[in-house]
Amino acid sequence: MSYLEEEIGQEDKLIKGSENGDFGLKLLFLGLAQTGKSSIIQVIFENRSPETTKEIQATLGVRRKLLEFSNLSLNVYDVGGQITYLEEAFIDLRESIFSHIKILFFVIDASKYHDFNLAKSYFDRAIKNLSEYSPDASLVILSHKSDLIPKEERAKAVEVISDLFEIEIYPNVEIFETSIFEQSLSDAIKETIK
Ligand SMILES: Nc1nc2c(ncn2[C@@H]2O[C@H](COP(=O)(O)OP(=O)(O)OP(=O)(O)O)[C@@H](O)[C@H]2O)c(=O)[nH]1
Ligand SMILES: [Mg+2]
Repeated sequence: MSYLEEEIGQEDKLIKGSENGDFGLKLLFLGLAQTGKSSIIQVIFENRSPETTKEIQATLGVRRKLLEFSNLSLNVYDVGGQITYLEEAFIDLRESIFSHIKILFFVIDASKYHDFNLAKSYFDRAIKNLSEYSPDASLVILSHKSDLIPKEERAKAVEVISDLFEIEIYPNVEIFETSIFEQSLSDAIKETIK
C-alpha cells in the first residue's frame, strides 16, 4: 500500500509547517468563519448529510484531508475562518498552504452582505499569494448558503460579489451560487474538478 493510500480516509491532520510530497490534486478552502467550508467538504467528498452539518465544530487551525472523488485523489486544505487562523495561514503557513494549489474555493455566506468587504480583503490576499506560489491555480468563488436568501435575490448576490471582487479582471475566476441543501453545490464542484 502506498503512503497516499494509507493516509486516505484517515483522521484529518493539523497542518503546522511545511508539507512536502505529492498527495494528489490540492484544493484550498478559504473564507470567513461559519461560511460553510467544512460542511461543503464533508457533504460533497465524505457523503455527510446536509442536515447533520449543524453539529460540525469550528475548524481550529488548518486541517488537511486526503480524500477520493470521482477516481481522483484529493489533498483538501480547510482553513479555519476565525481571524487568528486566517492570519496564521497568510503569515506563518503561507508557503505550505499556497504552494501547488490546483483550485482555490473561496466561500462566502451570501446572506451576510455586511461581511463581503472583509471577505474581499482576504480574497485579495489569497490572489496575491497564489500569483506567487501557484500562478496556474483556478479560483472558484462560492456564493454559498443561497437557500437563506429569496430565490429572486440570489442572482443579485452573485452580481454584487462579482462586482466587489472584480472578477472580470481575472481570467481564471468563476463564481457559483450554492447551498448544501440543493443540487447546485454538487453541480458546481463537479464542473470545477475535472
Ligand atoms: N443554511 C445553510 N447553512 C449552511 C450551509 N452550509 C453550511 N451551513 C451551516 O453553516 C454552519 C457553519 O458551517 P461550517 O461548515 O462549520 O463553516 P466553516 O466555514 O467551516 O466555519 P469555520 O471552521 O469556523 O471557518 C453550520 O451550522 C452549517 O450547518 C448552507 O448551504 N445553507
Ligand atoms: Mg470549518
